[in-house]
Amino acid sequence: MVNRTSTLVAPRGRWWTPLGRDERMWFAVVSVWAVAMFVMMMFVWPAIGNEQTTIESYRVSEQEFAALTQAFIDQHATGENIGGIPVVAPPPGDVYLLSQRFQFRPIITLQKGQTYRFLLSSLDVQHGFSLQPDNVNFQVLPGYVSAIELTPEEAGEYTLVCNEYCGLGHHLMIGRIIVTE
Ligand SMILES: [Cu+2]
Repeated sequence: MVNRTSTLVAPRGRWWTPLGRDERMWFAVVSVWAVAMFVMMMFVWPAIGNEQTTIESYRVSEQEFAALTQAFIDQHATGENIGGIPVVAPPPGDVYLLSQRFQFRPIITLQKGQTYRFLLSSLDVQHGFSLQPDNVNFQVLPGYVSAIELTPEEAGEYTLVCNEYCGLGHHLMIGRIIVTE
């Protein structure tokens, strides 16, 4: 005897009928819009407006980046230390910032209105570079340098927060950027 309510029996209905005219129209609209947004994301928004920062990326070994950062610190150290982290005051140009469990190194003093190229990398695991309160966010990866141009527009003290969970001390991983007039 056949059980008519069994889910194994194909239900009667319109499920396998072709799409209606309105359904086909909306499907076309959605498809075209999805492609348009994808193209805009790649070519239009990076070119106009201030909505995306283009970032360059290079390969680097952890040891090499650590050595470059140390050389940068030695060259531009102010002699000051905050919480055991050296403070540097580099001229406009390249700035090295090393992320490692659970610190950003060094603390950087910048001049308002000047342009700096931040070179970010990690010594161990993936970290995040989240500049507050401006909410600028990037990933920091071991084995890669991410190069980002930043021009501070207002003097003050900015906080860097690691926003990629990196271990037990993750919540303590806070860096600092000081912008002077
Ligand atoms: Cu973290």
